[in-house]
Amino acid sequence: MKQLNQKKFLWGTATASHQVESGNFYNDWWLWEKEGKIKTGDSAHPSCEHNLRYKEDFYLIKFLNNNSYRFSIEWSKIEKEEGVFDENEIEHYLNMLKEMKIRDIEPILTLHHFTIPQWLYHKGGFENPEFPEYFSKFVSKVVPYYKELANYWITINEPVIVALMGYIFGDWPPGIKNRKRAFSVLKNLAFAHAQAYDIIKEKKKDSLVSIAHNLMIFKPATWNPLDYMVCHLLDSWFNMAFLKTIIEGRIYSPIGKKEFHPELKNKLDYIGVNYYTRSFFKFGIRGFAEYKRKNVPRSDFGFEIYPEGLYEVLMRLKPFGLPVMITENGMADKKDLYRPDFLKTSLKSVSRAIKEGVDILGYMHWSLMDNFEWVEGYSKKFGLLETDFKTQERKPRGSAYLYQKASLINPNTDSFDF
Ligand code: GCO
Repeated sequence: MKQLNQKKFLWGTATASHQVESGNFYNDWWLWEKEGKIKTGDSAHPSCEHNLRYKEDFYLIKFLNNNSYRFSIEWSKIEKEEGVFDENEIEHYLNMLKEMKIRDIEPILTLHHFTIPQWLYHKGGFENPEFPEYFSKFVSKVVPYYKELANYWITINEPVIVALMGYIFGDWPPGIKNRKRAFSVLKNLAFAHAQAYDIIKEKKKDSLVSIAHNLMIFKPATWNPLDYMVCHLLDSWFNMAFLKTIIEGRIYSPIGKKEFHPELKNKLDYIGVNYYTRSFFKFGIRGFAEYKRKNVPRSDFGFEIYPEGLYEVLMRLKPFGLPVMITENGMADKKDLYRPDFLKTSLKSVSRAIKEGVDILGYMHWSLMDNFEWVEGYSKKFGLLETDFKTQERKPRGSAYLYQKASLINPNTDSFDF
């Protein structure tokens, strides 16, 4: 197992540039919005103006007793035109990192969180066989500026979701519904991650690099063995294939046919995991279908509230023998009715997994404040802080005070006495 210079448990929250910044006019999601694809008609501009108010937001991060913060930099602002890098934008994120340093906030820097520059989108985006090279040029440009201030890196946020939402369900850009094209996107993302991993490690060898990987719990709707088979397949496709590809170097189905590529092997220093919910599935004549159980508590998003699942997911990752960071965990809950208990049970899951031998680096709650939830606009409220998008005021919800208390505990040494 790779040794980590891990001294403290990282308590933080997570955000993403397009979801919290103003002025994101240069990426594919801005085009998607102009095509009327945001269900609520909301615009991602100006959102929370985090790019203008980050000092105030860092003050609130310290108010939460957090010692860490996961955020993403916006490729499309830095490289508005192919090969032309905007030094002011690069410096903007450098200033953010400097402010975090003086406030003792450990950054977890995400290089790619769903959005790509419009010039790349018009060249086929994630499907372009040169996508890994385009991403590598961007990574090679920015890492030297940030490497002394960032130790933890996330190359790509949720590569499987990029392929699923943009190329299978078609709800996200570019709105394709074609499995074959989705799998070729995933292959490109695996090589893009691996190349970015090598660049970061070459620039600063003790950097710790991962992806933020969305893991879902799949449960059979009945005792029918076919339902179990469906869930096993979904787990291997959605949860395991991409992870195993960038650990073992073999391109696992459905992305590939287990062909070996040495450049993909051992490209994770820790596993970043985003966990939200579980779903029930059953076998059907057309393959499989989700089975929406009745009379179970659900978030405002309609996801089943199942924080115990975080323990199951963490134990699922234990055999990989790598440290784990919870890079996202949270729920849409405008009234903060369920979030307090969700948070307590989620953190107890972390504690239990640590006691059972999982090396957990930290916990990043999604999210610091209400923000632009992709095609849902501002209708889904994930923030510990409520955002007033007219006044830009951030107001702590009840859960914020719970998280403030929890963040004073080191789960490696103490248990939560909620
Ligand atoms: C994701 C993304 C976030 C979401 C969050 C709530 O997992 O889709 O990382 O951008 O906003 O998960 O849905």
